[in-house]
Amino acid sequence: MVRYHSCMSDEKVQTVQTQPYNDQKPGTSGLRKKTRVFQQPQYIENFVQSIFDSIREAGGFSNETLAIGGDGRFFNREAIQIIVRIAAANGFGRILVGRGGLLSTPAMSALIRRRNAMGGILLTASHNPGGPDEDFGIKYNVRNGGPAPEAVTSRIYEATRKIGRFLTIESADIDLDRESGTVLGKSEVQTVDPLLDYTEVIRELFDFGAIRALFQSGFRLLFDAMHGVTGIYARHIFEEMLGAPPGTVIRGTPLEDFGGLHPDPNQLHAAELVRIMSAPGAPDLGAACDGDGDRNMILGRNFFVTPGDSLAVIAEHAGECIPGYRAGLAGVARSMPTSTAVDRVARKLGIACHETPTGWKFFGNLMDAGMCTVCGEESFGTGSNHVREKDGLWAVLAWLGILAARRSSVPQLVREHWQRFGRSYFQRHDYENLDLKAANQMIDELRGSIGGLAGTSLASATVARADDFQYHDPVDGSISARQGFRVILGDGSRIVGRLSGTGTEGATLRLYFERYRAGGDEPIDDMLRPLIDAARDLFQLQTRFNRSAPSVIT
Ligand code: VG1
Ligand code: CO
Repeated sequence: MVRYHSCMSDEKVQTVQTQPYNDQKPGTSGLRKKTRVFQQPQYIENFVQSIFDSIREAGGFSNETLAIGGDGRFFNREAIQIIVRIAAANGFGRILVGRGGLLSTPAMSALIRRRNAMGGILLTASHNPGGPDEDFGIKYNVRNGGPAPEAVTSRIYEATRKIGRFLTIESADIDLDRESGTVLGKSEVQTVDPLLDYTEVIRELFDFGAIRALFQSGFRLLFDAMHGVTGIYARHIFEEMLGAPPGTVIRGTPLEDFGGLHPDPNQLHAAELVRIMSAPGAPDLGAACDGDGDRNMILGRNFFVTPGDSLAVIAEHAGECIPGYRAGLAGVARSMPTSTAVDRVARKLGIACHETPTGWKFFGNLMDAGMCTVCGEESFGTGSNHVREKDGLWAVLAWLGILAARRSSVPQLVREHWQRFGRSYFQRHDYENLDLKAANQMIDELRGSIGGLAGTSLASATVARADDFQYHDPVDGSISARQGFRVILGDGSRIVGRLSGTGTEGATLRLYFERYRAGGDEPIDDMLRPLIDAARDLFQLQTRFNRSAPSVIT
């Protein structure tokens, strides 16, 4: 039961003068900066007021619900108190805040959808580290539960450029730690259980009985929450609901600094999990999620599943193994740099495969239009139309569901997939902290010359097609240009290059390599070497940046 205490009599809406900051342009996934940037006077206030100024509809906000929560990183709680006051001053009828200030990104999506909220504000910089000298971020999600599309984020940016005032309310902090309610101005503010709505959505999709039986038969999962927000969800779902033994979830307590590490689920940052999974007596399935719970890494015993293969295997088996997809998949989608493994599954299933720019916001339209059921990105993101965000725990549950139905092992499932469909050998190489000016210049120059590569020879093959990817949204007709260079060779191999839109320091160049072969057992380095060498020349990494090796390979 939610109890309300009456509002304090001196609460009143205040209009505070402010001046624009010129750096509040949302990137691939919201506004992401150093924490200290967000701690500047009125920085959050400006951005959040700009969100409200750009989404306000004719009737105002009095009948609308806004959800707020974050991944628990440093400054999360302070930011929430500021945002609650601004939201109340702007007149939202109802404001829902995750208990403890916590909500994973997929749980936010579920909450918005189940409570008919107008939108949600998420405080997270995802897999970037947290702390006073690290990163912070704000994402805005719209009515369908998905990230704000580009039309909305550009309106928000426009608003931040001309903002002159924000609204707030003078009041005591709300109680974040108990499920309770209060009235602030004209808004009902409720602190809600961050697990409830998400768990309900998930429970409808999977056969919990079958997964429980799998654990009872001795199957072992090791889940690394990396001290991000997923720990609370994973303990509840795996250990409490599905009967996995205590200790299944490691690093399960959300920490403000993620224990000093990057909450990034790849083989570099989840090194301990990788070590356990390659040692004798390893569990059957290893998995990790990022800070805000939307990314996932899947490991078998001594076996790394690339995100592209994970997406393809899930798409291949979902219809038969997971009750929520028994009717079959309406279509699948992947971001442009993601390997084409899922395309081959789609062809076999006789369904469409859509290729979108990087960033989850492009999948939402396809899902709302019933054109896509399962989708994913090479950056450890997988998900389905149960919400409008990528969902790390969903991916782990999908693997559990498939393994429970097939009674097979992770490596066996992937190898069988390669036998049936062939294999996309895939790697991503990140060059971090490049000089921003030099990086932009490189992009400008390549934009001019990339088309001319078609027909030339590269990595001992002929370039079939080379362009700067442009996406034409089949649902709303919008066009997103300049989404990354792709060089496609005659044998289907690809080199893709683009600048990151989520970094907070300098520029990050991401290079993606893919080579398709019918057999699955070639050494990946040999397979990709010619493409990697060709890309080094094409992007002139040595002369432009004096770099001979990437900062991270995933
Ligand atoms: C990266 C990934 C992209 C992902 C985005 C947000 O973007 O490449 O696939 O959607 O992060 O994920 P970029 O522009 O840096 O390449 V998350 O979990 O950081 O919200
Ligand atoms: Co994330």
